[in-house]
Amino acid sequence: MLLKILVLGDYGTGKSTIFSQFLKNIPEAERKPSIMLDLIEFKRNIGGREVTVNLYDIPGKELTSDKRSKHYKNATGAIIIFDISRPDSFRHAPFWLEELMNYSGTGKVPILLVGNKSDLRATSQRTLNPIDPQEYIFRLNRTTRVDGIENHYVELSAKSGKGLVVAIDLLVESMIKNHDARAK
Ligand SMILES: Nc1nc2c(ncn2[C@@H]2O[C@H](COP(=O)(O)OP(=O)(O)OP(=O)(O)O)[C@@H](O)[C@H]2O)c(=O)[nH]1
Ligand SMILES: [Mg+2]
Repeated sequence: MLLKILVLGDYGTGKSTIFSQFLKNIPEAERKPSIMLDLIEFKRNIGGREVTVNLYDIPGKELTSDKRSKHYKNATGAIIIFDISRPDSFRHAPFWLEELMNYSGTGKVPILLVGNKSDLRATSQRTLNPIDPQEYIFRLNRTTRVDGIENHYVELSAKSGKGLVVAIDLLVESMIKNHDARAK
């Protein structure tokens, strides 16, 4: 099974940093030649099911919405990332979700919301209350549950890379469930 996961979020939230961490922390993860976008491929084994993940880094700023739209095609899930020290980047999460739903052509798909830069929690003045993104995902799950879709929220520091593999496995598991539910 091939899963296409997009990494979405405002500029400077840590998408490329997360990318490098996956390359470092997942054995056999490799960068694939790709036109325009950064693409890495790796395998995960969840409950005895081996899946191949293609992860795409979608630039937040350089591309217009129109140019981004073609990269969304056939996406089966997404990581939406914001910076906990920039509350506006969290408020844009629904924007990224909407683009995904509008352009993927696959309809409703699971997301992993990542509150990045948790290491800044101690020092930043404008740090987001962790309840807000939790509440956002809780509400989202209430509407997607009818379609058997479960979304997750994790807070982490891409700088350290810790917790990233566990987080992607949560998303991959949701995506496998979504795939199976559609196949029925
Ligand atoms: N303190 C801290 N800084 C981070 C973390 N993750 C990323 N950064 C920094 O944030 C800045 C932006 O990170 P990038 O990974 O380039 O962000 P991006 O989302 O790829 O940005 P665009 O490609 O412009 O959309 C860089 O200076 C990173 O070093 C983190 O967990 N903690
Ligand atoms: Mg980048």
